[in-house]
Amino acid sequence: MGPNSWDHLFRNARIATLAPGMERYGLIEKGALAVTGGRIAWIGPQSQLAGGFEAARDTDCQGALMTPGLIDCHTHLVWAGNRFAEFEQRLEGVSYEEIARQGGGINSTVRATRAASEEELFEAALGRLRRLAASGVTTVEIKSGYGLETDTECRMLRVARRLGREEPVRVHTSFLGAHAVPPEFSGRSDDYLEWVLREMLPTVAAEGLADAVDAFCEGIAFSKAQVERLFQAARALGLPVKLHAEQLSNSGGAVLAARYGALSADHLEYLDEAGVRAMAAAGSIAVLLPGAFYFLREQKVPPIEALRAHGVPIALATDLNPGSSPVHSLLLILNMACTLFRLTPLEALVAVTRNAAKALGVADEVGTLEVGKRADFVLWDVEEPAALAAQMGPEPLRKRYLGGLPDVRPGE
Ligand code: DI6
Ligand code: FE
Repeated sequence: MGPNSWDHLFRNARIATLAPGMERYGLIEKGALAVTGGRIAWIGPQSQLAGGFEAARDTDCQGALMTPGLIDCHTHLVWAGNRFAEFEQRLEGVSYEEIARQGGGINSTVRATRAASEEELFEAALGRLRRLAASGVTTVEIKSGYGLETDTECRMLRVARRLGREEPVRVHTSFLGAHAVPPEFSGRSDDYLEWVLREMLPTVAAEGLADAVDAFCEGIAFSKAQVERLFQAARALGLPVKLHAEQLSNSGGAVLAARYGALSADHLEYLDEAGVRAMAAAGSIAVLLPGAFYFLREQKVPPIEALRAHGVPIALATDLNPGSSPVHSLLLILNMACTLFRLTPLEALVAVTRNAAKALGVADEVGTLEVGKRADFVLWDVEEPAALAAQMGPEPLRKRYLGGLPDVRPGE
């Protein structure tokens, strides 16, 4: 094949490349994108297409908006059971932290998840993943953390890996054994952490089930000192780290995460100036989760101005989970980020593409539409990019493409 012999040419699209350093959305009016071997081989205004190319397939996008496939870089989408009774309890005045202290919260999902078979977990997670995909997601991160013992943590991660093999979505996994202290270790969090370090993490790593290691650093979960020991173990195994930090209080987790070169620190409502500076220096991404902010009726907004001023890249994710963010649409998260955190629609779209790719350590592969990257993109039935963030409810997805191949469901 010559240099201008392509597998598939998409023309007549309004392309938001979101490439860095470009004006606004990196918009190309009447754009074309060529795919070869699953990667972007050419992109630009179709007026520059001149002759001299061959394409095995040719698709007229009929003026649709094309963006990079969306990336949901923080989810807990494998779980069993539900927490609707806790939703009612909270409306009757019991706080999220109080429910956790009474043995509900994360531990109630742990009980249901431990009791579920691998097949049951897979089926439940598959439905959630397809919903996320319907909001334009082509790459998703999935955490363990509802097993809190070796078998169930591994089962959750195997389900996540299988979703990545069987569904047209790229899956990244994180081991979140340090999510909560399980009931059998109640009041003995150091002993539990010891077990995580000695048995769970080595098993997960040996089976190649985790791409990163995460933890929940919070009064109701693990201290900075405990998280540091976990990060040291992760480092020894060559696994990158990330952290649930400053969600309900400031525990200094973001500074610690930055010291370990974390890919990201997530939540960050209570992040202070020292945390922002540390993240900027380390190049860690700030992953904001407005779904949890909204659902828990948090009052404290993350320090957006400081993050902007120090140039910390902001990513957004659903945090999809049964207790604090039962949000199955990444588009709804764009709207929440603009409405609740005052992000601009441009910042919000960059946050679920380019910056979310950085938060997963895959910015060379996905997140923008540039030559050489994987041809993961979405065609939308909207005229302008801001429509993706402005609307609540409509899911204007026309088609999702992974490596240049359309996501076709049986029967279509
Ligand atoms: N913070 C969260 O918002 C989720 N995990 C975490 O560490 C909540 C998980 C849950 O409530 O089930
Ligand atoms: Fe989370």
